Amino acid sequence: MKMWIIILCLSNGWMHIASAASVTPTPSSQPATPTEDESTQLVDWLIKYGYLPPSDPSTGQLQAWTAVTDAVKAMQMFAGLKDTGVLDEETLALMKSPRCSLPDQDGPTRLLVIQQGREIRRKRRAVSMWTRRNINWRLHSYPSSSHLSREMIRSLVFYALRVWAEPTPLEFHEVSSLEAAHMQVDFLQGYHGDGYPFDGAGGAVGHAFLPSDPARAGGVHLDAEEQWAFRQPADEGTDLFTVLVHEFGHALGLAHSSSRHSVMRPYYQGPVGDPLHYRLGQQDLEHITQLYGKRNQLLPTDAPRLTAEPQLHHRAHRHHHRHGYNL
Ligand SMILES: [Ca+2]
Ligand SMILES: [Zn+2]
Ligand SMILES: [Zn+2]
Repeated sequence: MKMWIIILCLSNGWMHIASAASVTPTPSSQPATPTEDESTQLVDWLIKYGYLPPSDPSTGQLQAWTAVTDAVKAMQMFAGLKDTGVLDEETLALMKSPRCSLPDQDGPTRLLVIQQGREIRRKRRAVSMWTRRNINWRLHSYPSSSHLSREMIRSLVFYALRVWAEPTPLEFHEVSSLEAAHMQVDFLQGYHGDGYPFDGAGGAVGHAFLPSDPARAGGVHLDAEEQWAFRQPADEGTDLFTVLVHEFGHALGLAHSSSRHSVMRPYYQGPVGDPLHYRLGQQDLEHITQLYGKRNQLLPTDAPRLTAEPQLHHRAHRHHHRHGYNL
């Protein structure tokens, strides 16, 4: 048996693992007596987001010591932090911040590469995109309790899709039936049958399935128990528009980005901007137009305004329903 295998479920905490596995001493200001739960949480987090392979059932909770440190380094690199392998406050804060449920990495490929001490680009994912340009969407369920009205939520879905439609030839149409919908937005609670359980306020805020997913393509799931917000200060609730733009990015085929300026960064870090004025950053723009091409003409400008004007209609939608979008 290799000597570097340790049992992480012993009394090691997040900090202990980090300081033991690195030459850099852990600052004394950090918690000194981490719990067993915390070490399990660290490993679970790294597995969940693709930085560590799942534990081998034949060896129980065994994980390689070096693999955990390397996984922390890979997480730090992807997040744009210094890849020290040490769980400093910045790293921990990011690990505890709300985020998308989808993994950042496909598997442990990158980890192995780092262990070998050289930097090789991990394999590109298979291209995942819709072959159609007209995509029907449906808003199927709502948060359990939210101060946002259903009409408001629907408007935010419209504006989040518009972000992706604006630079591309994509057209989105609202429909009411499941059969007609290519994309469906649901607010769900706890375990809901797809392996990405929600966890109440904070933690996982949403996920969506790529167009290449054979059974679940177009599914956009949001945690019904988040305190969803719109035009609130950054520390009050989770900005629904921001999360919708991110999840629709996945639903259209984009993976997570390590760029701090990308809306596809996995961590939720406050509102991206107002739905009326938000535009994709350079990298997101490049990625979406690589998949779908560029729009030749401007989008029709009869989108709803963010005023109290009632019952505005959008041309692309008026055949499907009677209500407009008011923000
Ligand atoms: Ca949550
Ligand atoms: Zn995501
Ligand atoms: Zn789900």
